[in-house]
Amino acid sequence: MKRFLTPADLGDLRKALEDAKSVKNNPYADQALGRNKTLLLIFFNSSLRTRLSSQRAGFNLGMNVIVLDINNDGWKLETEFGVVMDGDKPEHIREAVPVMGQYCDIIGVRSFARFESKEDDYSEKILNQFIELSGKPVISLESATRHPLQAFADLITIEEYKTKPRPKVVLTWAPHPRALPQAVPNSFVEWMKIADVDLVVTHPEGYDLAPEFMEGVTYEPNQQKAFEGADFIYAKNWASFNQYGQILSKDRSWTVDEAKMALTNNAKFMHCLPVRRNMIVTDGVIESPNSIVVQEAANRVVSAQVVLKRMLQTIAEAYD
Ligand code: SN0
Repeated sequence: MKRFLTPADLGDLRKALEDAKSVKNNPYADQALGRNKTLLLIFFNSSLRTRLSSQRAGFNLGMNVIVLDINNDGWKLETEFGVVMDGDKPEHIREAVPVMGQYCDIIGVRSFARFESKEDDYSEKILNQFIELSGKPVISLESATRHPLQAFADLITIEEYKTKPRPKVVLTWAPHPRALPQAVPNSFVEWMKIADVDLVVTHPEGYDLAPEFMEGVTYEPNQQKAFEGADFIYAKNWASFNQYGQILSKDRSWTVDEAKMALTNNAKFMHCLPVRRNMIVTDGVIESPNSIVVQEAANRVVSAQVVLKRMLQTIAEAYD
């Protein structure tokens, strides 16, 4: 595997879920695979789970791990082409990325949507520089349009907690004080569409995801109706795609609360975290026994480890 951005990069999803089980049951089985291999994690944005779980996954595989918070510890990077670099950015991404590639065997990068331009974000301007110029396998640690390690961990979690072969999974928009990227909901629907689940998406008017993600998805405008009979409630805020990056609503009648959870089939509550309490979800719901947000976060190690293991296998095969 040379890159990890979409579920297609994993191939057969059933097989990937089997790999996840075996990694979880036996996390140190492949220590030899990562020996003397270096994982470099580059962060353009904040992180708690992604940083720690990716490090832990690398250690479990016997790898060395280097983390760089590029905004605070590196040179500020110029990402525009053809500019006269007489401002505050001393280094160009076109030198920085191939240099980073010299110091590692696998590279992970976090670069959120910047909301300056829909075209720049949806063409994955930053992530694609790493794919094009690093010369190394690249893992998205949440790029402008996707968060695949999160969605894979979400699927692993749903597999673990489901009580029927094809559970009803509801992705609900919820209010937030800031404009957040579409990466998490984009990946969530992208993965759930091809999983053994019935996916329903509910959000206020104007919050449709990009057409390529919404295509084939069941949309229910009425949140309470969407919740009826649900086995999993997955809450997330995102900013508008059509009115790109805009906040169209902060309507707290969309907050996930106990009354709405009572409409479900005793649904489990999920969120990628960090979560704003009493905006996205009430204290009561997130602290209830049905909340599996911590177990979901724990599976971030598993999803990262499956991906790293596959990349290490590809590297090993190249030397056979
Ligand atoms: C990010 C997002 O894409 O929504 C990362 C989620 C894994 N979330 C935030 O930036 C939340 C920041 C906030 O102010 O609550």
